[in-house]
Amino acid sequence: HNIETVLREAIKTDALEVHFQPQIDLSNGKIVAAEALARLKHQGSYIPPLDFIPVAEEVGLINRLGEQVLLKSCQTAYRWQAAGHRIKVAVNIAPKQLSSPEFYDQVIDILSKTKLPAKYLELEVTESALMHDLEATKLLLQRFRQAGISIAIDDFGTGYSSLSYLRLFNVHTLKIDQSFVFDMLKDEQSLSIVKAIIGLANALSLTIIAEGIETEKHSLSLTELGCDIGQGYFYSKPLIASNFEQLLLNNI
Ligand code: G
Ligand code: G
Ligand code: MN
Ligand code: NA
Repeated sequence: HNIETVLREAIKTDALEVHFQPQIDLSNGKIVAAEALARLKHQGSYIPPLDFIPVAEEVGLINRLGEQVLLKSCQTAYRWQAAGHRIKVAVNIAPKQLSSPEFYDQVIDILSKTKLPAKYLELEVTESALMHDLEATKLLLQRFRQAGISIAIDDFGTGYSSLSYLRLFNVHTLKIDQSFVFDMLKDEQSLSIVKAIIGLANALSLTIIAEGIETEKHSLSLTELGCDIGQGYFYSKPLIASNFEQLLLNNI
C-alpha cells in the first residue's frame, strides 16, 4: 500500500487519530496545554507524520486532514473543559491551510460546533507559513486574535524569516525549536540562542515554550533561564486521549 492510498482511506472513513503531548508550566509542574499530533495507523503500526504530512500537502489532502484534526482536537479539549481542566489545545496548521480563504470560517465553525471557548485554542504555525503573503496573513492573525484564539510560532529559530515579522504579526507564543534544546547543555552557541530567544520573548511579553525536553537537567536549566512552559519526552510522549486524561487526573 502506498501512503497516499492509506491516507485517502483514513480521511474518507474519519480514521485519523490525534495524540496529545502535555505542555508543562515550569514554575509549578502543572499541565497547562496539550499539543495535538496527527497519527495515521496502518496494519497495526503508525506511519510517521514526517512521511504522511508531506504527501497530504502534495496530493491536496492537507486541508481536509487539517480540518479533521482540528475538529477532533476541539472535541477532546471540550471534554477536558467539561471535566474542569482549564487547559489549552495547540493544533499544528500547515502553510496551505493558513493561506486557504476558507480557513478562518472553518476554525470559527469548529469552535461553535464543539462549544470550546476560543481562549483554549492555540494555532501553531511555522515562520515560513507566515512569510507567504504578509498583508493577508497580518489581517488573518488579527481576526484570530480578536476572536480570542492565540497563535504560536512553531520551530522558532529555524526558518528564514527576519525578526521584523514579530512586530508585524501579533503572536502570543514562541516555541523554541527542539534542535536548540537538545544541544544547549553541550554546546555554548545553542545555549546562547536559547537564552536570546527567551530574552526576546520576555521583552515582547510573549509566552515561551521549549520543545524537546528529554532530561531533568534540561528542564531545570530552562526553568532557571526563565522559560515559561516545557514540552518533551521527559514529561511525556504524545498520548492517546484516554491516557492523556489519566495524566490530567493528577493535575489538580
Ligand atoms: O508527532 P511528530 O513529532 O512525529 O510530528 C512530526 C511533524 O509532523 C511535526 O513537524 C509536526 O508539526 C507535524 N504534524 C503532526 N501533526 C500534524 C498535523 O495535524 N498537521 C500538520 N500540519 N502537521 C502535523
Ligand atoms: O514540529 P513540531 O514541533 O510540531 O513537532 C513536534 C514533534 O516532536 C512531534 O513529532 C513529537 O512527537 C516530537 N517530540 C516531542 N517531544 C520530543 C522529545 O522530547 N524528543 C524528541 N526527539 N522528539 C519529541
Ligand atoms: Mn508543533
Ligand atoms: Na516544533
